[in-house]
Amino acid sequence: MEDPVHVYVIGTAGSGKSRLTAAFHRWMKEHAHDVVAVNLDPGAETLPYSPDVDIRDWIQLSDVMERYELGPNGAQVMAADLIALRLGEIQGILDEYRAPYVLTDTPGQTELFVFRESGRVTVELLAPGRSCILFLLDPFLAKRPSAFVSLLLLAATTSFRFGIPLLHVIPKRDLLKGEELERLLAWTSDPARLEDDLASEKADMVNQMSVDAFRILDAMGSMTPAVAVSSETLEGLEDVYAWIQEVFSGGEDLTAA
Ligand SMILES: Nc1nc2c(ncn2[C@@H]2O[C@H](COP(=O)(O)OP(=O)(O)OP(=O)(O)O)[C@@H](O)[C@H]2O)c(=O)[nH]1
Ligand SMILES: [Mg+2]
Repeated sequence: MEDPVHVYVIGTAGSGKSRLTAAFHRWMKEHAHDVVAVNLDPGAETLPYSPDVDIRDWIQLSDVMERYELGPNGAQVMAADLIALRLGEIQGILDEYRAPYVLTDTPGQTELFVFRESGRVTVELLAPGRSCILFLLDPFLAKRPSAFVSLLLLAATTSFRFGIPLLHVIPKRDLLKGEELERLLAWTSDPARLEDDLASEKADMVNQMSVDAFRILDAMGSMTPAVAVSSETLEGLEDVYAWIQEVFSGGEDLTAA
């Protein structure tokens, strides 16, 4: 059997990472794709899925606060760093499952996984060459064109940090009006539309910086089409799965007999 594909769900706080992990895990199981759910968020109080591997079995935020005499934010940072020390054990459990897909929910605050060394070490140690990212562009942070560009910048930075394939995902599509969804999707599939909408925003400093940032993203080839999903209705998950197949097997189903 080939090594599993690791799919990391990354996004800003509250963007829907845990809900998407739950929904995609369910969707995969319903479609007979064997998958393991991993929770790498030591700060998660409750989860909408039962993780097969749970970092909280080794690292609890309350213990970290007490042991290192830290406040809640310092403890989050320390806990995120401590993840790297548990990778051997995590790998051991994953080896026992031997599932073709590993779906990983990451810490609430994006920077804990994206900018601290332990995130990069995790991806490199667990599955070098067979990992990808679902990057959530929270529609409720990104309704204005310049705000959308900020999120795309964060996605591009994440892509640089890890150097692995990244899919833009617009979560919570069931909460969006038809025209809102259409606009958000168009902003990635047709960058000229985003450029036009940026041009019609108030021309202040933020807008000017967003126009410049947009041009850089476009020139770098970072304006790749987004997939819109709902963790409520499971809409769009098939497209996410198809993207993973495309990346790792040129479109052939990895779990096909
Ligand atoms: N209707 C709807 N609500 C969603 C969806 N995804 C997320 N939500 C809402 O967004 C909230 C946050 O979702 P989570 O999955 O906990 O987000 P998260 O990124 O894991 O949050 P943190 O780990 O705390 O940063 C949920 O409690 C839901 O209310 C979706 O697809 N549809
Ligand atoms: Mg979460």
